[in-house]
Amino acid sequence: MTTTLGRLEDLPQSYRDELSAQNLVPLWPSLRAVLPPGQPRPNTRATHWAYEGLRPLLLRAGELTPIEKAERRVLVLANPGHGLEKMQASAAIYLGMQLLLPGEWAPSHRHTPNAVRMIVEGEGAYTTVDGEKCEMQRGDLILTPTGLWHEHGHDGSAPVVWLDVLDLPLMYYLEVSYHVDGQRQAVKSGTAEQAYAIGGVLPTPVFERSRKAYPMLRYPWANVRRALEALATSQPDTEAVQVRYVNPETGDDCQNVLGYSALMLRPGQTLRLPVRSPAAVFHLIEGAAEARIGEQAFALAEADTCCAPGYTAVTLRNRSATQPACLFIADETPLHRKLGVLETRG
Ligand code: 1HN
Repeated sequence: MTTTLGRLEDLPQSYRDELSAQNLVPLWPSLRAVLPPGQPRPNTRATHWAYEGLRPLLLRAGELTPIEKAERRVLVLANPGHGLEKMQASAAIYLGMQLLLPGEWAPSHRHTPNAVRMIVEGEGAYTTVDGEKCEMQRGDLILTPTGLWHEHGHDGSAPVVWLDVLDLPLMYYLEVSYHVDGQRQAVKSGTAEQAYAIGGVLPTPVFERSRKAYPMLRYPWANVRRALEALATSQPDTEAVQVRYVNPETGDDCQNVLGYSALMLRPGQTLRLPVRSPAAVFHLIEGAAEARIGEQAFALAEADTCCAPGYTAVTLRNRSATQPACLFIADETPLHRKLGVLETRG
């Protein structure tokens, strides 16, 4: 049984003043709030950001604010449960939609938060990460791990938009968030995505294997979609057609804090996800889906994004009876695993 604890108001004001004067605080009035019974009380709220509503506002930002005045022209997908000014989607996840117009260049920098980009629309843009020029095509996932230089350019003719996912809220909370400006990077030849294009075999130089912590930076959607299709076809009994973005040298999560995966819902499929501790983000790459998060249901159109707090039932449904639906998922699983708090509750 959980007993009711004393309140702050139960204490004489003079005593409370004496405590404050010495930077002291009684625990018991706040104990239940910081340690609620049974399960956490997340601030993160189930939230849906429709691309149809967001897109015109992002394009307007392109007219209102030149890239030189923005450095990164982004509208942040902020969770009202944390307060919009906190710029958080969940406790550890930041989301933003970034716009780059033809001919623009977002200068090189590096920072402590880890980032990834999921390309939403447009052709002809690229991001150079650690000297590797990564083309941006719809559905591609491009990593910008902690500490690596990165800059964005655009040689195409139409606006390019992508979804940025960062562990910025966590890094900021830990007071380790900072950036360093840099020079335009020299581009190296070759890409890791070519070296790791075929599953099951690794490039093996005569002398030593890659010791890079982040050997692969771009995961082309064409390859990931092919993997999902192959899984759906070859394993018809598999309930969840899902692949994880991993470090191809180790098989570990591709980044340290947030985990990334792609999931294909078969035509007409309804998939009930296990109730798990990490908060999660769902972004629809293609098709039409519904995300039921706790009591709320969101109809997702292409390029829509929603987020779910941890410890919450999530059911995904394909709204089409004829076409698959493909989702990009970002969640806090690697972080929870490292902290020893990862839980699944059936
Ligand atoms: C950043 O560096 C980028 O490089 C995008 O494109 C979004 C949000 C917060 C902090 C750094 C980028 C960011 C960011």
